[in-house]
Amino acid sequence: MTTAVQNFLRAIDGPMTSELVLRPGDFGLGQIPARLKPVSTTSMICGFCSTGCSLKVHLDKNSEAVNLSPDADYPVNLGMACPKGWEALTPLAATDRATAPMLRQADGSMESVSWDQALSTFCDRFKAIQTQHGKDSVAVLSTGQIVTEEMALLGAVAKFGLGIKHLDSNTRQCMATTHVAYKESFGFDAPPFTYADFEESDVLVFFGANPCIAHPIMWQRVMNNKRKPLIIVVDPRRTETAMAAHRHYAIKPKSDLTLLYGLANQLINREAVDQTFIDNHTDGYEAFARHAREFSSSRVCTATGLTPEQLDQFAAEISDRTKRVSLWWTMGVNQGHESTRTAQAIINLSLMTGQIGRPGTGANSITGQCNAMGSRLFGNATSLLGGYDFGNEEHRAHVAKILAIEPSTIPTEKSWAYDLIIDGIEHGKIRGLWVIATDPAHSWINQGRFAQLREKLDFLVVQDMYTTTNTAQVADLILPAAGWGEKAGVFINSERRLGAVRKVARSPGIALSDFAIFKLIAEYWGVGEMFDRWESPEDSFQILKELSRGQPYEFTGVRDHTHLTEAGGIQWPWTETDAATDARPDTQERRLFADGRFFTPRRRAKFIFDEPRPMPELPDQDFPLLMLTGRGTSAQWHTGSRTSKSGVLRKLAPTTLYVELNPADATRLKVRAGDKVRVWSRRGETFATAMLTSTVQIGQIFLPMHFDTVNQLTFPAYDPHSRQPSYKACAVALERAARR
Ligand SMILES: Nc1nc2c(c(=O)[nH]1)N[C@H]1C(S)=C(S)[C@@H](COP(=O)(O)OP(=O)(O)OC[C@H]3O[C@@H](n4cnc5c(=O)[nH]c(N)nc54)[C@H](O)[C@@H]3O)O[C@H]1N2
Ligand SMILES: Nc1nc2c(c(=O)[nH]1)N[C@H]1C(S)=C(S)[C@@H](COP(=O)(O)OP(=O)(O)OC[C@H]3O[C@@H](n4cnc5c(=O)[nH]c(N)nc54)[C@H](O)[C@@H]3O)O[C@H]1N2
Ligand code: SF4
Ligand SMILES: [Mo]
Repeated sequence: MTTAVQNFLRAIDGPMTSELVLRPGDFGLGQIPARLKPVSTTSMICGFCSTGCSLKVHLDKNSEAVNLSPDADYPVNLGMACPKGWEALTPLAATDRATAPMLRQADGSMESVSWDQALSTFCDRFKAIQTQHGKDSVAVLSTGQIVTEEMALLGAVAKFGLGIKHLDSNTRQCMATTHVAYKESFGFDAPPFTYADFEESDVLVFFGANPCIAHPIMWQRVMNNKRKPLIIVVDPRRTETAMAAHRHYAIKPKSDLTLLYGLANQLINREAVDQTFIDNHTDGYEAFARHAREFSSSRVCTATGLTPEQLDQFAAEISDRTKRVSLWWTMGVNQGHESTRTAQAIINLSLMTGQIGRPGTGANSITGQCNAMGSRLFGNATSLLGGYDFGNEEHRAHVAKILAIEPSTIPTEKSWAYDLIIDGIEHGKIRGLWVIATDPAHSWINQGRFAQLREKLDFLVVQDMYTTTNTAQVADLILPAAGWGEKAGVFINSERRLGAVRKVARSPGIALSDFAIFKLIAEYWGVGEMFDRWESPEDSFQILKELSRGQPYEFTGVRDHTHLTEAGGIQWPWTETDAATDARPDTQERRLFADGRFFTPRRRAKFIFDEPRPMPELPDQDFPLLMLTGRGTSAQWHTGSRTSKSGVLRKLAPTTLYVELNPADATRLKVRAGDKVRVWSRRGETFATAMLTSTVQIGQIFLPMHFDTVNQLTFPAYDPHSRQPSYKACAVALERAARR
């Protein structure tokens, strides 16, 4: 880091914060024009991943951002940030920002139009579709990346105001499994942990998670652990995280469920079970134990590819009851054809050993997007706004009262899930679609089919920061949205911590915050009065507090956005009573279930299990390889709509699609490193550069999901309980296309 930059930071920020940390170099800090003199600093939560790091944004005399540095005083990141965080301001200035509404013309071209024309067209077209084909013929696909107040307002406006029946979001691609698994097992979607658990654990097991890449600052918290922890990774690939771990179990893809039941059986054999905890705090153990008994070592080893010694060692290392054992999972589990039961099999291990509710323990799902947790509570998709039930008349009346609307405006059934909305388009049931802050034409599974469906939509609206996303390019109307840093609101991170973001930059042209767009749509639709109470994100936060009252996630003890910034974020639950009576500071890290009381009616956690099922599309003679997908580098975020706009981040990541291929397969296929190869499945094909590496097993390949052709290959299978797509397993073939 240059001295000038260091001096600059010292002047505005006390001692250098980033010296504590990861040393990402001079990201974004090198080029501060002399005329931009920061005069003040504010802090806000990063808008990429669910870690929820706090960033100090340094402001000029107009209160506009000049630059940023990680916040040393924040309990989450302790002065650290990953490359995306350091570069968070850069994508705001990209040249492809949507600066005005754009409407497709009769000749197919896109023209800038006024907000008045855009909003009138939005209402006219969608109303006409609803009149002709029924209210439920217009649907919404939303996101885990806007602030909670926007999410809640969208859900309310779309469903209660516009009469839209089907609304789902990209959280389905990501956290639906966790949501259902926790809800069934614990009685509520309640990740129990706090990040301190990374530091307080003796044994950490990561199932299908690559935090070195996907949650780098959580991984730094693991590195802060002073207890010399044992780190175990279960992943078919030898990922960056697996390389850094003590043990790596490279199981066959999608054999996790069998492995987990096998481990349960081993724990029973080893008498490592906490019978007191089971008796006092759980239901269904006896039946589960009988089920686990069926998973002999030989059965498990055949299914997973582990040796009996490996299985034995794994079981031994998680069965020591004097140790604190924590189990963590991410998309390697959530994206699978039997993902809900797999997540619950992880939960079962924690329950049967009583490893929950204490420091360094827990069955802990790591969340994906910055506000996936907000969307799980306030998305208004499967659950009624605020974690209520659409089918329950009392719940509808309660929510209606808080929102000051007619209960009859609230639908009595939950929405269709994402895949059913897509089916609905195919069958002509859904004719209008409004897409907000997600890019289904890149990220949805089996994307070739999605492309064909465009023709079936009478009107497609995309509300995004950029005009160039794959979905925006085929839209009829683009609504230009302000992004992170250009608006205020609250995110909820993986450990249930509410944190505030604020406006530190002007949105370009006449782009508006999503909040403002939703308000305007309600006005133009003629239902504006219903949402008078939602004056600003700050006011709306008070509505969310009311919705939270009496719920497991209650946060009525949080005053407002300012309180969140002052306190360094606050984890739910934090009730008015806690705030008034609790001697602990609001900022203290808190975990759930310390009292062993869960959220089911009997206040007991449930053991839930099922028979494992084979993977829907197995490799065969024609398609002999199994394709895995996931995150490529810490510098790339999903479709790259934001991260590809930073020169620094572009330098840190490959710019074209590559495929990780085992050298043994490469030899067989006569492929050399750097060759262009064709990869194809029954559904589509793509071309990629061969990267030979034994991090993938023989017979498997890995493609990063950041490139838009990858989902042309994926197989559309879903978990039956969560309807989350199984993105990480399909059969493909590969051949050399051209020599390097
Ligand atoms: N840099 C960066 N960080 C991100 C994101 C990003 O795009 N870029 N996205 C964020 C989001 S929304 C999410 S959801 C998270 C995702 O975070 P992660 O889930 O950690 O990331 P992935 O790479 O999708 O998947 C994790 C691992 O699952 C493994 N896997 C595949 N199949 C199986 C299987 O059958 N069993 C097991 N045990 N493992 C399997 C893959 O090999 C992969 O290494 O990351 C968040 N953080
Ligand atoms: N093959 C494969 N596919 C996958 C996955 C995988 O592992 N493998 N992972 C899945 C997962 S876990 C996820 S989460 C999805 C992610 O997939 P997407 O949601 O499609 O990806 P993003 O790039 O995050 O898209 C977010 C969009 O919102 C826009 N945006 C950002 N902020 C704002 C805002 O404040 N307002 C508005 N209006 N727009 C904004 C961005 O410009 C961007 O276009 O991909 C899924 N797809
Ligand atoms: S780890 Fe996540 S929240 Fe933290 S700086 Fe990186 S992207 Fe932002
Ligand atoms: Mo995700």
